[in-house]
Formats: sequence, C-alpha cells, structure tokens
Amino acid sequence: MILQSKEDIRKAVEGTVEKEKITDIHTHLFSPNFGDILLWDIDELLTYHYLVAELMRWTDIEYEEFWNLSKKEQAELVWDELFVKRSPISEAERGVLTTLKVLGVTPDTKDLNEYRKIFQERTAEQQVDEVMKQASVDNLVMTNDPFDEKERNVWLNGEKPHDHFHAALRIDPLLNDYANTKEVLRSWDYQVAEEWNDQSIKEVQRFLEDWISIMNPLYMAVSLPPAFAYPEESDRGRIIRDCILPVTKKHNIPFALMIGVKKRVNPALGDAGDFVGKADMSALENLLSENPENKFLVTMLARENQHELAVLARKFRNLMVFGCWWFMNNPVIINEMTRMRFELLNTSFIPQHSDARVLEQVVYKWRHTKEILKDVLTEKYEDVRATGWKIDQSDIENDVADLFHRNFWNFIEKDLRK
Ligand code: FIX
Ligand code: ZN
Repeated sequence: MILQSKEDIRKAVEGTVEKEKITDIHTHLFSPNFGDILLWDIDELLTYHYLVAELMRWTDIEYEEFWNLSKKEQAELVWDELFVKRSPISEAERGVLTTLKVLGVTPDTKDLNEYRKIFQERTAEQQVDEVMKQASVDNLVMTNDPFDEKERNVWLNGEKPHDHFHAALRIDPLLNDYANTKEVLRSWDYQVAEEWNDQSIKEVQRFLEDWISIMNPLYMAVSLPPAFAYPEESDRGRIIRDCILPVTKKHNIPFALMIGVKKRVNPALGDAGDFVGKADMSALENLLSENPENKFLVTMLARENQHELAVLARKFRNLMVFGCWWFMNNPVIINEMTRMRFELLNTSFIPQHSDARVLEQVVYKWRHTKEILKDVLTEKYEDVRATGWKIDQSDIENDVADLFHRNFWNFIEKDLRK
C-alpha cells in the first residue's frame, strides 16, 4: 500500500518496528539449561554494574564493604539511593522501570518487596519465554568464554544451548593477557611454547578449533583497548595474524571486535570500573584491507569513533557495523549515531544489540531503542517521500527485517535462525 502522508508513514513504521522479530546479536545471557550463570530477577537488575557505578556517586560506602553485602542488601542500597531518595532518570535507572512496566508490573510503589514477589512466582524458563515475547526477540547470541571455569564446565558436561540461543566464542584472555593465558592453555594440554613459534601457532589454532567444534559459535569475539594496534609485533598482533584470521576464515565466521574499552580504571568497582577511549582507526583499516576474505563485526565505544567507523564501512563490505555499545547506549547518542548510519550506510548495518547481562534488560534496551528508531525511520522515509518517491508499506517491512535480523544472518551466511 503506497503511503500518502507522514502520518501514514509513522503508522506503518510503528506497526512494523513493533511486529518484526529481532535477533539480538550480542548479550551476556545464557540458555536456561546453563544454570545460575543466567542472571535474572529484580535484585540482579538493581545490581547491574551500570547502576553500581551510579550508586557510588551518592554514597561513600567503602567499595569492599559494598561487595561484601549480600545481593539483596546491595539491591536495597541501590533502590534506596537511586529510586527512593531521588528520581530515577538515568538511562539504566529508567530501564528498570520500563522493564517492570512491560512485564506487567506498573512501578507505582517504592516498596521493593512488592516487585520481588512478582519475580519469585516465576521460573527461569518462564521468564525467558516472557522476556523474549515482550521484547519481540526470537533469537539471541550469548557471550561464551571457555576461560570462565563455571561456563567451561557446562560445555564440557555436554550442555548445548536451547533453540533461539546461539553461541559466540569470546577470547579476551587469549588476546589481551596471553602472558598469563599460556600457562592456562598448557594446563589444558595445549603445548604452546614460551616463544611464539610454529608449535605455538599450531596449539592456539587447535584450541580455537576445539571450542568451535564444542560451541558452534556464530562468530569469534574480543573487546579491545583504545590503544589496539594492528599489525603489531605483540602477543595480540601475532595471535590475530597467525591464528584468529586463518581459523575464522576457514570456518567462515566473523571476527567481532569491540574496540575502545579501557578496562578497570577503577579496579575496585569491578565491571563498573571500565572506561572509554578513542581508538586509532588504522588498526581496523589494516585488518580490513589485508583480509578481504575475512568478515568483521565491529562496534566501538567512543562517540568520536562512530563517524569514522561508518565511513570505513563504506570502504569495506567485509565490515558489518553493529550496535550502540555500553556508553553509546543512551538516547541522545543512539539518536545521533543511528541517523548518521542511515545517512552514510542506508540500512546496511545492525542498529542495536542489548548487551544484556540480566535477562530482563533485553526488554528495556530494545523498547528504548525502538522508540528512537520509529522517530528516525519516519523522518528518513518522509524525507524521501517528499521528493515524490513512492514509499510502500512493504518497503518499510523489508527494510526493518534487514535491520532487525536479515543483515546479521546474511552476513554470517548461516540459516540457524529459529
Ligand atoms: O566486553 C563486553 O562484552 C562489554 O559489553 C561488557 O564487558 C560490559 O561490561 C557490558 O556489559 C556493557 O554493556
Ligand atoms: Zn558485552
């Protein structure tokens, strides 16, 4: 149906954005059969490291004292400081309220125990089904770390993700801390040498191959510091050159780079202690130009890098830009970078991922993004319609399907979407 006005376009965009199912390509969630490493419920929501960082601005509690509190006591402190004593208007605070509302719990009381009752009545499986239904997410990709003892044992015991959950092989300790990881690999009988030689290359490749056969990952991922350089005569530079690139190419899986995180600038805050820095784009430019047959999924953490990343994607079709990562996942920046991406890349990118660490965050991260996407897409279609170009409802449906799942599944050339 040809859309005749901006109101028609808005209605068509809103309906399509609400209806189209989403593949959430980067989360820290787990299939329920992976056990208690899947985090969910209100106390986990309130102790999300984003909220811990915000809490610490209002209290002078010793960090160690906070971490020694129980999860419930931590959640009560966050609730009191950020939701009772003052208005919860930050993105992460508002996210808790949006989540409650979408899950059918109008957040109209400041009594935390009222909310706890709702979550206590549910099982993890029920909550996964409810969250994916409410968020309209029908597939999600986990972050799977073979160096995490608990998760490693789940895989070695033969657990496989349920349908709709997919693996991503995460290798930060291999690339960012090889000096210490060498010993770990040897303890797992991968006989890497002290110096980087053919044996080391063979054994690191064998390690990657083993975990690809265990996990069947959709991609291989790493987070990288602002100082990331490539090529580089360093452990990281050599492992990427001699192992990651050949193995991902052989298996036709993308190498996902999340660039710009300065880890633990305040180590006492744990996951809340990570910072951001502008990265030099030449590392990515070199990777892309030297490896045209490799595929790269990339997101960056600095606002200043977003324009360069979008322009680089115009130069290299083996680069798929994704998400508004972490400190980028705020409406003011999501709005800016999504408009810029449409203006530079049309719809050839993946607009968002939830990065959810707690199951229910999938709800708010996508709800908030969808509201922005509706505005931006309506304007973009109206700009084009105003030239006399015909916009049909089916055009919008086609474009949103690309943005919400097809760009990802086409890029990885796998049809595992359930
Ligand atoms: O490296 C990552 O996957 C980051 O997303 C996380 O380390 C980070 O803590 C996070 O959850 C940000 O949203
Ligand atoms: Zn993440």
